[in-house]
Amino acid sequence: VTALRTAARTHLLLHAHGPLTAGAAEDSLWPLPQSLRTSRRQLQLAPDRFQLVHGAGSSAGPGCGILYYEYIFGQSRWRSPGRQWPPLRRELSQLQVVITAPEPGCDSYPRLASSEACEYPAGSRLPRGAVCWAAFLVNESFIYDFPRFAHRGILLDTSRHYLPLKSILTNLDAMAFNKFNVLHWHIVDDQSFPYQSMYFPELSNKGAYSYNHIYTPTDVRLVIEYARLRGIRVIPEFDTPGHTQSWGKGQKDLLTPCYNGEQPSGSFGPINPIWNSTYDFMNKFFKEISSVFPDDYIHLGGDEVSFDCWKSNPDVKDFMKEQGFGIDYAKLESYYIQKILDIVSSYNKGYMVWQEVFDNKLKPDTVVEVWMANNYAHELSSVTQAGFTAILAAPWYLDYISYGQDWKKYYSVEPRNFPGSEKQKKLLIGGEACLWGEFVDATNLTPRLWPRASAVGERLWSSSNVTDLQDAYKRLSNHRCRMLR
Ligand code: CP6
Repeated sequence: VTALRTAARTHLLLHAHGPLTAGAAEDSLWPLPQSLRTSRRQLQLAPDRFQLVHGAGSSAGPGCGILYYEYIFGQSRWRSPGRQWPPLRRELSQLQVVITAPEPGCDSYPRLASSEACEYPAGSRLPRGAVCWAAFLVNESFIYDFPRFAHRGILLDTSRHYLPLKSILTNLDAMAFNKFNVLHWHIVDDQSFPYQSMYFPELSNKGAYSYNHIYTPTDVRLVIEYARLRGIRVIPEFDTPGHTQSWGKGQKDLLTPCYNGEQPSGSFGPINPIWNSTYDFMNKFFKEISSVFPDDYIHLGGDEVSFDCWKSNPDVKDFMKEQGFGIDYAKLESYYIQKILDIVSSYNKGYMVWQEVFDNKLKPDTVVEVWMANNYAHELSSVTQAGFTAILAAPWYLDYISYGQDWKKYYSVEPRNFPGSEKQKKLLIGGEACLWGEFVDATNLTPRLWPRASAVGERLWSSSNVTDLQDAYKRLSNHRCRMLR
């Protein structure tokens, strides 16, 4: 909810019934709603009487909590016992929320196809600002809002550095404040394997940074539920066949042994694509992942596969010959990916992949994530030309920092600005702000992501004509203060 609250300032008591000193509501809305009408008519809210309720005809079930209250009033100090709120002029005592989605609504998980449209009908008002301890004032407002893109993601990387649960949950709050709806959880990679598998506990026993630097099944459930309550999907990424060094520690014979001439060198390369045991393992592993993560999609990675180790291994060379792949190691890569895609499909999951994978036979509902910065417009064009759904990450690598206000650079990206037909443009369903973890841990996660990621949030939510940098600067500054509170 785009509810606003400025810091309560006791000395403004005298202004309780006078003119507001806070800025206009339009000065701090973020991301800007699709349609907004505010009036001058002001109403007052008493925190101990004000209620957020499900309105008549709402499809919301008992699992549908309303989180707005704390967002508007802050923590419980407003409900201190014994305090009597004076009678207020023109008091607004209730905000009704009517969930109109035909889907089962709040007891289920959010999905790509979920409607996120909402309306604050006549009679509902958005809080405008607190001018004193005695009254929160709101301007009567009418809002109709919906997102421009259905997929609005943040990528967190918990492999390069472990992120404690608390950091992930805090980030989910920040995401909710910015209407992001996908946590792309890049949970494991070369450096560590913090995901605790029930079928293969050795993966994290050996592959995590320590026995404490893991996500237990309970941790994972908590992240998923905390996200669900905020309308956020959790899409885990298990990136293979590259980026898998940590998998090798707890699972023997999974990675390709690299050779130095005739001799194994002792180091390992990508997942070994030539053995049946590899696919037996992956089958069991993704069976577990499919049941642990309720989202319709799993991200399967597939990026940056180096062929050097495969090329050095004589067994792989023999396999290439048998299969008729010649010396085209891209064919071997496709062979592997195809088998993984089939495994994951057999568990009724859709998949997301990085852009390198898109020349394989993919299910039509596959989401291809474009990450390479050079000529990403061209890549979007080819991916959608081939009929695939795409999401854009390339211009939004937030771990990549530079001096000054780089939010403007992120904000000024127009995702649909690539060569293609209207039909192709529709296949671009959103984007992700990526925070790769090489230089990020719990100590700098929040300030590195926010409010810079807010720029991406508005680009993906608001109308394409919301591009004024000065207007955005003013609103973003206020939004930042609100996030700090
Ligand atoms: N890790 C993984 C990474 C990156 C990718 N995959 C990456 C590559 C280049 C840049 C930033 C991040 N760190 N698993 C590519 C999708 Cl500039």
